[in-house]
Amino acid sequence: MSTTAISFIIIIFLVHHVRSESVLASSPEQPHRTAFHFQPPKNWMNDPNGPMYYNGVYHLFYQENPFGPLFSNQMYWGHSVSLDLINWTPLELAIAPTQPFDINSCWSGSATILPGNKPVILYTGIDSEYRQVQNLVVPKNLSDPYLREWVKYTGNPIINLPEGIQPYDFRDPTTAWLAEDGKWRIIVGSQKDKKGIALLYQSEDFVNWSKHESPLHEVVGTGIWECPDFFPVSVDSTNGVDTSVKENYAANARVKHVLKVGLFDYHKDYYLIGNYSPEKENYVPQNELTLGTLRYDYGKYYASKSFFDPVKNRRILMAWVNESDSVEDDIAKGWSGLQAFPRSIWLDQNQKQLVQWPIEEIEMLHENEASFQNENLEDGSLHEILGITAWQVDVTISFKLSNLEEAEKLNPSGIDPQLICSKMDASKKGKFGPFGLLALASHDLTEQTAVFFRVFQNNGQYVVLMCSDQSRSSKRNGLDKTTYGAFADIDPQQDEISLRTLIDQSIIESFGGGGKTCITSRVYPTLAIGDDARLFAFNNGTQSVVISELRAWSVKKARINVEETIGYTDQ
Ligand code: DQQ
Repeated sequence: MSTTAISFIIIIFLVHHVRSESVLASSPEQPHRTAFHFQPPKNWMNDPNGPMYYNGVYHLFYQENPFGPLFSNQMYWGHSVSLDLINWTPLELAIAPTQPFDINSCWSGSATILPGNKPVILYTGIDSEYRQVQNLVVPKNLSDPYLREWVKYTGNPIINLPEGIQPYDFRDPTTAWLAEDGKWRIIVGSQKDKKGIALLYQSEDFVNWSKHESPLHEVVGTGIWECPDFFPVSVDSTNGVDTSVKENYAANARVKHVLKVGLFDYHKDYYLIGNYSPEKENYVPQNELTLGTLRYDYGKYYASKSFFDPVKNRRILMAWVNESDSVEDDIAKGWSGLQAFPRSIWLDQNQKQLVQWPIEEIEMLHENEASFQNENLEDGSLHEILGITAWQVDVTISFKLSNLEEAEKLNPSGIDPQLICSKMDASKKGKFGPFGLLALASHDLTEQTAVFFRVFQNNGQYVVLMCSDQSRSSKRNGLDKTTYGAFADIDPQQDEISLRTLIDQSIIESFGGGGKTCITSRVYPTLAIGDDARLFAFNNGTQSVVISELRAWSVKKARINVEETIGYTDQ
């Protein structure tokens, strides 16, 4: 038997009794705990850290306060492993604040697989003087299939706070990339006088790093950049590209490079697409970083990090989705924070934006399909989607529009789409729209989250607005019910307007136009819980629209961070 087969069997049969704490599960007392989104057994979680695939196992580390449901000034790295990115087994904490170079917290960082198949992690430590510094950890035992123990390099910190940077403005090293000159590069998020900066470091041995004279990129007025991510995307395929393959950095490489930065001042992830040359050591983005430009997600979605998955040749994106309830609620729940469902991410054919789509493994959890075609939705129509668990569902709907010349006029330039969505919420009648889905709706519809579109025209072109209206999502007060919105690059004359939505008790992730515009929201219904939640397609515009196709599946509960055998997939 091959060693791969043996290690696979070991992976399947090893039982791990890890942290012996109780696990919170969705229940009448925990109605907002999710079923197929990643969360720790309990307590606070924020950023995804160091996601990677290594020797048959996916690893996800995450920012964790292991002692309570709130952010703490002593942050740790939680660690879980998975064979399928759906079911996760919790392991021991991977990195804890124990040394002078990280005694005040182990903050975010990234994994890199070095030549010879050796994973390493760089993370930010807050040192005994409250300075942010960059540290290296390596697995204690490479033959442990789960890489449970991580050893801190004795020469830490490997990168000290650079001159001229404030002690609290230097964090979140990226996955490293290796260019043809044999030098590794990373960027680290920073700022100077409100100018957001991606500081660039180079190294030949991964231990000695020197700061390059100019940063990879910087933008005045954007504040500190957190959790930067820098990776190649193919210009002619939806396949992912490994961050560290030298050919990606050759002059004729068929890639562009994405620089993603988290703007701390806004808690939003923005990205740039551009050309990167390691010889000139410069990055020339084709779009500008302004508040109205490209974001991964126009709802609640932050501190994201991507990794290359060699198993399926794809790039996968993970991100933290914070709560929208209060500190008191988090204390009562005993937990806070979700990871968004993993998304495949690639460059759109137009090369102007990225496209995101839930990873195909979600199909493992599908059951009870409901579907219909060619249903006309007149003004005021509601069509209930029956035969599925409306509180745990994956639904795709496509709308066909005709008589588009009737669309209302709207010049989108200089307009904040989120503002239009909140002024013209789902109750305000238009011509084309609002039409879409009513998620987590109560029987009397007093609770509902409307994810919908409006279509306008402007000088012979069409403008598609996508909104997620949380204003009626819960009868409770004291929640953040911001209505989110964004324009979607869809031409309704050419294409149907499609929406895919993942609903999981208190999270609604929506993908408009095949994943061109994404909006994630957190909601806390009081009535639309479990069996009492309903799902509808609706049209509240005066023009009728046709649902050309709807397909919906109940989504089974995944085994997420319960103490189980890794590899357990039987539902
Ligand atoms: N979260 C970490 C930092 C990072 C921030 C601390 C982003 O490393 O900048 O938990 O959410």
